[in-house]
Amino acid sequence: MPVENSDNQSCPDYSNEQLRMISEHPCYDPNAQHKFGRMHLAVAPKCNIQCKYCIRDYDCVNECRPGVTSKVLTPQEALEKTRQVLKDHPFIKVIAIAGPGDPLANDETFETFKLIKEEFPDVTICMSTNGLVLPDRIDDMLDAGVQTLTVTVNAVDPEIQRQICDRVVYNGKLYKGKEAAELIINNQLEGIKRAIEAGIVIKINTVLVPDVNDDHVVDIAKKMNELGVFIMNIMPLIPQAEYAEWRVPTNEEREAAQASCEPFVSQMRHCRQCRSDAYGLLGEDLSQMSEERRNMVKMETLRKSKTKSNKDKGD
Ligand code: CLF
Ligand code: SF4
Repeated sequence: MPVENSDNQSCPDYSNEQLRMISEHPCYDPNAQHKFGRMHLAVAPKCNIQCKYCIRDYDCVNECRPGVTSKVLTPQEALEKTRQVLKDHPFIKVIAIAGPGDPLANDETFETFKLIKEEFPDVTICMSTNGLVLPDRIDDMLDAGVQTLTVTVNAVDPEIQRQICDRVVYNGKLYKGKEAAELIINNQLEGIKRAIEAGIVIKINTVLVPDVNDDHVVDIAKKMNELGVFIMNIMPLIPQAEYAEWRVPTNEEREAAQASCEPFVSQMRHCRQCRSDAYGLLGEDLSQMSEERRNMVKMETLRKSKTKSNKDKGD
């Protein structure tokens, strides 16, 4: 059950193992962002909803910065990439799937995590989702070893949600308008509740859309507080598709939204809106570097690990 902490926030009682995992997760703990990295494996191309700010040619903008679409990997290719990257960059502690579509709409997500967990039992398995099928896939997620999960929650009021997303396909049926908005909100809330009860540590992403959900974010934060969400990441709208002409929130507006939500849920302020194939430190995406620069980072990692091992030996 959620308990109130000294900041007047509800949060579940985290185990020592969960607290260790959080302290090594670059998105969940700002102090971890310069020491520990994450790797995204782009194995999930399909999506089951249509956000009005999304162009499907790009990565899922609920979690990732749109760019050239990430190359989709098979689960076996993802395992091979993980082997190579973890060998060269052992500071990467989190392996995640964040697109390019919705990870829960792709069975390859679960196949990939199972392969990774068998070979690398110590990494943290992370995922992001729009949450539409979250209640249905909790058991699959637990089997696949998911420990940290991001759900994009843009509204808890269907009238606001339908302005951001009003088409979903659920169990093979298309839902539109308010009915679609209600379905996704109900499934997100039910899914988050059950995921927390199952021991998964939850972060939510909220895309701040000026004049649509900016006055509503505090209601989202209050609801997330009741559920026991660990952290909230308010991201600026990236204007695309039906929102191509929309105004981007100013920094001041985003900071005001974060400040209004902070009393209810801790705020993440260091998100880099990374790509669905990003890896490395949050501020140093190795997927976007030249081979030469990558090699320099690799040599530097090797040098640091040798220095540390010599210190440990007392040299
Ligand atoms: Fe990836 Fe997201 Fe896991 Fe982090 S990202 S699935 S919680 S490991 Fe992090 Fe990147 Fe921001 Fe996401 S900086 S876009 S919040
Ligand atoms: Fe696009 Fe992501 Fe929304 Fe799917 S969940 S429509 S991929 S932004």
